[in-house]
Amino acid sequence: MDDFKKSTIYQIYPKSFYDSNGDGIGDIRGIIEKLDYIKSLGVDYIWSTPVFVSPMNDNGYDVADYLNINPLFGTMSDVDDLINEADKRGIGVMMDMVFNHTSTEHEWFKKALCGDEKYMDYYIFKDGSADKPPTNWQSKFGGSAWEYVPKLGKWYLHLFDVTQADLNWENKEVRDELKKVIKFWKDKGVRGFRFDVVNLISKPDRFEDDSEGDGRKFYTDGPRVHEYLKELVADTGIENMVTVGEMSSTSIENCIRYSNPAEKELSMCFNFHHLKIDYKDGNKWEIQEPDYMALKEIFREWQCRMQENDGWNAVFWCNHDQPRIVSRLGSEGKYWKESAKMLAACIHMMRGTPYIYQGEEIGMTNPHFDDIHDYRDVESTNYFKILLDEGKSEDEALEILAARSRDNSRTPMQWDGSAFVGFSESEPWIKVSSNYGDINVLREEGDEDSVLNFYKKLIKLRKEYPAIQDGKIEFIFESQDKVLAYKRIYEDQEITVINNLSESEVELPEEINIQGMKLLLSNYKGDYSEGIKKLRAYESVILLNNKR
Ligand code: TEU
Ligand code: CA
Repeated sequence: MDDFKKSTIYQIYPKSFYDSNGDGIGDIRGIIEKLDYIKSLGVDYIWSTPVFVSPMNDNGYDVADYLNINPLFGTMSDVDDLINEADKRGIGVMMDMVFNHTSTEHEWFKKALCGDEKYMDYYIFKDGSADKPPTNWQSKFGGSAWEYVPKLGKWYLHLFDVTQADLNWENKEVRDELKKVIKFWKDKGVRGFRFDVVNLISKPDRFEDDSEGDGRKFYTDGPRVHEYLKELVADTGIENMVTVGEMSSTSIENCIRYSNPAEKELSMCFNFHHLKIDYKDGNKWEIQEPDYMALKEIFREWQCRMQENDGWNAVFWCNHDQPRIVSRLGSEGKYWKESAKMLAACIHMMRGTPYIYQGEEIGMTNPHFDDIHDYRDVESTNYFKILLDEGKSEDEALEILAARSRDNSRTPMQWDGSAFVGFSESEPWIKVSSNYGDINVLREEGDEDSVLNFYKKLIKLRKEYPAIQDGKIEFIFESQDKVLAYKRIYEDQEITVINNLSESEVELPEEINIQGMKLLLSNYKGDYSEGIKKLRAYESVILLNNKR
């Protein structure tokens, strides 16, 4: 069986993880210094977001050189040490491949700007007059997705920041260049890859306006995306490595093909549908109360249909683009601990490979910045202006950012209760979250009942029980919007997982008789020997029935 089925993966955002040289910016030696902590979690892989040469306009997702390390983060020998030291601890390193676009500082783009035909065809340049972009497509960071280059009399496509020019995957030379990058890091000993927005790489033959949307329907899960992924994987020999694709606005049908072993594309996919249940009309910048029935429906569909078609999900709540889940769907107050644990249990017992984003395992919350100058993220500072242009007041715009900004998950990792949270000896590049005194690794490591130790137990359960690794999933109590419950069944092993998604007590439609069952884990003390009829606030219970 593929080991990723019993594995848990830890995502690191190096800039905010641990600063080893006192410049207030996290770095690679910082990750090395924390490998024993990472090992203590029980995780099997670490995924590091990009550390390559970059002007850092999008914190490294604007790559100027895929084969060299950004001095801000360290050196190539630091990466070699990280890979070796992690390997000594049985942990594989996964690198982040940003292949939909490069930085406009990349030598390829610089040559293109000089009118070099070969390199212009590495990107998507279109003729046109300065007053009319080729299409009405919008960048995901706001504004037009096209930038005009007067000296060339042409426009280039950038689905993200203007300094992130989309690559032309129709050009075989581009695909071969990127295969060299994969081989380079594979030969370096990395054990897996995360592919950034890889379902956007195949653009249409004809570029036309989008009469109703922002253009994503023309390039999301595009016409040749599966062909290109198969080619990339086959030509670099990574089919047996752990690979995960970040699939923006994707579909189940495509994710089944991306992750079904018979297709020889990727091991698994990130989809984001469950993280849009509080987007009003699908708009990230319009807030609504979370729609829990929609959440349950999305989980049921993605879990069951991927199961029926031998696809595989990456299961996660958090990453470096999403707000902290305990602030979003849990409680920062009275039930902070119970809700953080419940949310973890919800996804860690599901069918798929769980991902933990740094700080999630200690229940870190959004920082609630109240000053635009506290924000660093290009998407957030862009949308602050856009929201004001749309007529929002500064306070309204700041309220939306406080809930939606990607900086919510980019504050320094809270190692201890000291001023710079044990992250650095000097002032960090972004403000720390004010609750570091209560929420930090040092405090939680010593507390058996902490969120941190609850995560360690979840990770251990997946290693011990085939039903969690590879069991069939069946959802139960589907009619109750605030109860997310399911069974995992493997041969004669059955595990029942019951979660109350809300702060209020809920009555179960039928009592769960736990005769003959064993309590594996719960976020409340007690033995449940009386059976389970009601669930307390954010209550989570995991039961084993071995002789079903
Ligand atoms: O994110 C892709 C992506 O879709 C995100 O932009 C996401 O939709 C958005 O942030 C949610 O608001 C990937 C990386 O994870 C992100 O950090 C990069 O900025 C982006 O690609 C471009 O490389
Ligand atoms: Ca540093």
